[in-house]
Order: sequence, then structure tokens, then C-alpha cells
Amino acid sequence: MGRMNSAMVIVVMGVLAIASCAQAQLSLGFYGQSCPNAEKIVLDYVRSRIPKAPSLAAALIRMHFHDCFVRGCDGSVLLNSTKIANASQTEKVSPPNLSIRGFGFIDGIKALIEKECPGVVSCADIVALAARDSVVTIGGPSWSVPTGRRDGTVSNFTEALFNLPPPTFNFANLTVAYASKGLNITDLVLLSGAHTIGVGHCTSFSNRLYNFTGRGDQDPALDSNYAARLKQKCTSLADNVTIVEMDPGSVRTFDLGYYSLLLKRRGLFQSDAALTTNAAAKAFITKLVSSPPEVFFQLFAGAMEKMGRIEVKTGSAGEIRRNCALVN
Ligand code: HEM
Ligand SMILES: *[C@@H]1O[C@H](CO)[C@@H](O)[C@H](O)[C@H]1NC(C)=O
Ligand SMILES: *[C@@H]1O[C@H](CO)[C@@H](O)[C@H](O)[C@H]1NC(C)=O
Ligand SMILES: *[C@@H]1O[C@H](CO)[C@@H](O)[C@H](O)[C@H]1NC(C)=O
Ligand SMILES: *[C@@H]1O[C@H](CO)[C@@H](O)[C@H](O)[C@H]1NC(C)=O
Ligand SMILES: *[C@@H]1O[C@H](CO)[C@@H](O)[C@H](O)[C@H]1NC(C)=O
Ligand SMILES: *[C@@H]1O[C@H](CO)[C@@H](O)[C@H](O)[C@H]1NC(C)=O
Ligand SMILES: *[C@@H]1O[C@H](CO)[C@@H](O)[C@H](O)[C@H]1NC(C)=O
Ligand SMILES: CC(=O)N[C@H]1CO[C@H](CO)[C@@H](O)[C@@H]1O
Repeated sequence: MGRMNSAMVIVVMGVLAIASCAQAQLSLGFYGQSCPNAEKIVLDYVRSRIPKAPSLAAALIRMHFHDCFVRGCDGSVLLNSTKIANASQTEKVSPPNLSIRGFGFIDGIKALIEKECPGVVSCADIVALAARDSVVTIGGPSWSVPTGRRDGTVSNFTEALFNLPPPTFNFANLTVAYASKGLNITDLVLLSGAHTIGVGHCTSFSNRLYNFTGRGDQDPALDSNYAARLKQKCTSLADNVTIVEMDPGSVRTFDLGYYSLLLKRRGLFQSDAALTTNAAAKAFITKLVSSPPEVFFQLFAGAMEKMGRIEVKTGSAGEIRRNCALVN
């Protein structure tokens, strides 16, 4: 009897452990006990630096997006090298990450947090929090960032290539890419709204200006006046140096400018223009543009929180990286 009971207790405990592990979830204020100042350290760091370097807000929200779309939001975008995938093969050096910036910014926050509570706060959470706080600091929307993400140990060049949508994607391609991350068309339109801030390299769209179908032609979906202006900046198909604003005139303001431009056929990338090729998406964009910005902000917040939950590692999965660029 006694032996039976202890055996059963072990089985029940095992089942509970598996269940609780599977149920481990992100939660608001996850570090409330273990590192009570963690979120404040991120916020203070952002508030002291972003006003002097506001373009980093764009870099950081994009970093969070790239992190979440490859192996879930697990900080793998930050890895220089691992024993499995070495430096020449990590996500960082995969073409889609082209021009990802802000690694030093995350390292700066991580160093302060490690000093306060070593080995407690994940790099993935720091990226998620820094992205939110930077966007808020430049006057953009806020969103909830439940925490408790654990860091991954693998970063893979090829996976970044397959999981990050390139700027040449059409609507069907984008829908498939988002669906594979549990995101729908509404999320696609809302999250693309982040292109209201930041810049892109000519190489991300110069095919639309100079060689759209391989006959030295221009993308007919691009407003011709806008194309002419872009050609003055990006003077050839091969220009891989010049950068242009994605939402010209309000590149640092998180507003409805991006969506207004889409309706004027002035989205910069094919993937931006693609959003108006689907009737439902276009109707949604029209609704966003004709509503007060708060409506966009509120919906954007929901989509960001959803993105921040993609394939997260929690509980005892992964690790808490000591150095964001290196697996422990
Ligand atoms: C729909 C699929 C998406 C595609 C195809 C796409 C593509 C791109 C490309 C090609 C660039 C410019 C890179 C360069 O040339 O330097 C860019 C920049 C940017 N993307 Fe996206 N993106 C997408 C979704 C998102 C999402 C979901 C977010 C955030 C929620 C985001 C935020 C940004 C930001 C802020 C920048 C500017 C970065 C900077 O100024 O450093 N993008 N994106
Ligand atoms: C990671 O790589 C960057 C740039 O290649 C380098 O500056 C940094 O020192 C590296 N970090 C570590 C911990 O090796
Ligand atoms: C990276 O991912 C690809 C595609 O899933 C896979 O074929 C390859 O083996 C991976 N590379 C490493 C070093 O794990
Ligand atoms: C690192 O990656 C390169 C390029 O894929 C490969 O040739 C090399 O063997 C790898 N080195 C190690 C130590 O895994
Ligand atoms: C993108 O869509 C086109 C047609 O809509 C299709 O032929 C192509 O295979 C898709 N590409 C990817 C990578 O999904
Ligand atoms: C997408 O998902 C959100 C919830 O995450 C929902 O509110 C929205 O209606 C969905 N959109 C579509 C087109 O299904
Ligand atoms: C335009 O594309 C075609 C077909 O891919 C190619 O043969 C041609 O060299 C390209 N033109 C330029 C200027 O790169
Ligand atoms: C830009 O193109 C030149 C010439 O094709 C090449 O040598 C250089 O490495 C490229 N630079 C970048 C940042 O890709
Ligand atoms: C930060 C970083 O490593 N970016 C790389 C992204 O991919 C391009 C093209 O492969 C590299 O040149 C960058 O160095």
C-alpha cells in the first residue's frame, strides 16, 4: 500500500510537472520577485538614449520582429555564434537581417541587468521590452510585454532566410509566411504599420525602379512621381549604400503616414504595396486611415503582443544567456 502510494505520487508529480511545464506561459511582471528593477533598468536606459538616437527605435522594433519570426522570440537574432551554428552561419549574417542595428544597445542594457541580478533576465525579454519602450519614447503606441521568455541556443542562417519575408513578397506569400507564425491578415496589415518609422536600403526596392520584370522597366504599382523621386536617390540598380526614409517626412513619427502612402501607391517595398492588392486588407487600411490614430495604436498594441508570443520558450526550456551574443 505504502509502496503503491509513493509510486503513484511519483507518477502524479511527473504528470503535473509535465503539465506545468507545457503550461508555462509569459506573464506580466515575470521578474517582479527575481529581479524587481529589471523593467525599470530597460526603461531608464531607453529614456536616456533614444531621445539622442531616435532612429534606433526603428532598429529595435525590427530586431524584435526578426527575433520572433526565426525560432520564436528567443534572442537567437543576437547570437554571434554557437557550437552548432558558427559565426558565418548565424541569423545575424543572413541577408534578410540586412542592416539590423542595435546589438550594442541590447548589450548595454544586459550588462546593467546582469550587474543587478546575474543570470535571471533573458536577452529575448530585453529585446521585447526595449522595442516597446523605444517606440513609446518616440511618441508611438504602447503595448503589454508579458515576460518570461527564455533564450534559445541555436541561430541558423538558412532558417532566417526561409522565415523572414523578403520585400519582394506578394500578398499570398505574406499571408502564408504570417500564417506559419500564427498571424492573420489583420496582424499583417497592423504590424507592417511599423514601417511608419525607419529607413530602407535602395537594394530592398531598386528592382521596382530599374528592372521590375527583367526588361529595364518600372513597377507599374508604384506611383510614377514617387518612383522618379526615388530614382534621384537610388541612382542605379546596384546602389547598395544609399538609404531612404520609408515614410518620407515623418520617418521618426509613429503615425498613419505609412497607410496613407499605401493608398497613394507610395509604399516603398513590393511587400508594402502588396497590402492594397487584397480587398479585405485594403478596406482595413482605408478604415485605419479614416480613424483617429488611437484606433491604430490600440490595434497595433494587440498585434505586437501577439507577435511577442510566437513560439516562445518558457519554464525550463532554453537558458538565460549571460552574454546576449553567446550561448552560455
Ligand atoms: C510584412 C513583412 C515585412 C517585410 C517584407 C519587411 C521588410 C523590410 C525591409 C526590406 C526593410 C529595410 C531593410 C533595409 O533595406 O535596410 C525593413 C525595415 C524595417 N522594418 Fe520591416 N518588414 C516586414 C515587417 C515588419 C514588421 C512586422 C516590423 C515590426 C513590427 C517591421 C519593422 C521595420 C522597421 C522599423 C524598419 C526600419 C529599420 C531601420 O530603420 O533600421 N517590419 N523591413
Ligand atoms: C559579436 O560580434 C560583434 C560584431 O561582429 C562583435 O563586435 C562582438 O564583440 C561580438 N561579441 C562577442 C561576445 O563575441
Ligand atoms: C539550419 O537549418 C536548415 C534548414 O532547416 C537545416 O537544413 C540545417 O541543417 C541547419 N544548420 C545547422 C548548422 O543546424
Ligand atoms: C563554420 O561555418 C563554415 C561555413 O559554413 C564551415 O565551412 C566551417 O566548417 C564551420 N566551422 C566550424 C568550426 O563549425
Ligand atoms: C509567392 O507567390 C507566387 C504566386 O502568388 C508563387 O508562385 C510563389 O511560389 C510564392 N513564393 C513563395 C516563396 O511562397
Ligand atoms: C486576426 O486575429 C485577431 C485576434 O488575434 C482577430 O481579432 C482578428 O479578427 C483576426 N483577423 C482575421 C481576418 O481573422
Ligand atoms: C535586368 O534583368 C534581366 C533579367 O533578369 C537581366 O538580364 C539584366 O541584366 C538586368 N539588368 C540590369 C541592369 O541588371
Ligand atoms: C556593395 O556593392 C559592391 C560592388 O558590387 C560590393 O563590393 C560591396 O561589398 C557591397 N557592399 C555591401 C555593404 O553589400
Ligand atoms: C549585423 C549583421 O551581421 N548584418 C549582416 C546581415 O547580412 C548582410 C548580408 O549578408 C551582412 O553583410 C551583414 O553584415
